Amino acid sequence: MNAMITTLLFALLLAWPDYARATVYVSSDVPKPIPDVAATDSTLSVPDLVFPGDVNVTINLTHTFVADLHISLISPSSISVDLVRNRGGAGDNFTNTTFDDSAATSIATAGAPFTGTFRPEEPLSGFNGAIAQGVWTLHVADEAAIDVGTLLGWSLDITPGAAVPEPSILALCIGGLIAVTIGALKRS
Ligand SMILES: [Ca+2]
Ligand SMILES: [Ca+2]
Repeated sequence: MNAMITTLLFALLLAWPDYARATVYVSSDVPKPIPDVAATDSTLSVPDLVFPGDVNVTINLTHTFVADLHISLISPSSISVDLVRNRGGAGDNFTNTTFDDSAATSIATAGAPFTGTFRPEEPLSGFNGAIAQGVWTLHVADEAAIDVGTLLGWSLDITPGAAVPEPSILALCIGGLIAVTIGALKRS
């Protein structure tokens, strides 16, 4: 009987969907040119049914005057969060730049190539709780003439929030546990 309870508990754990486990999704439609005074969109598909508790985003791009750039991240439900608005002056590039609400430094006070982890212009917590499954867009707007660049790649790091297991599996597991427990009690 103990073996059955153990098996059911194990099944329940397996049914629990990725609670607090971060998954990284990587862009595949890159590299993309960042032309002068134009917008560049790169999209990335999240296949998982997940409701974020935390979203971080990492970008890599070359550009010869980063203050031209206004970069935002747009979720499948059209929530838009500004990552950086025209920072870094005449500096070059974003190199392994991670935007994370819990970073110590704001992107607003950092300098190109912005290597490291920074708080974005607007909190990424704006994405929390809304469905993350679907197409995400990194929107890179070059807003001043002369300098151009290339979007090399970007990735999303999504940690699920308070997830709930599949109701049918959960009901099955709990029902099974109750049945087994009642059976054990009757025999004792
Ligand atoms: Ca974060
Ligand atoms: Ca430009």
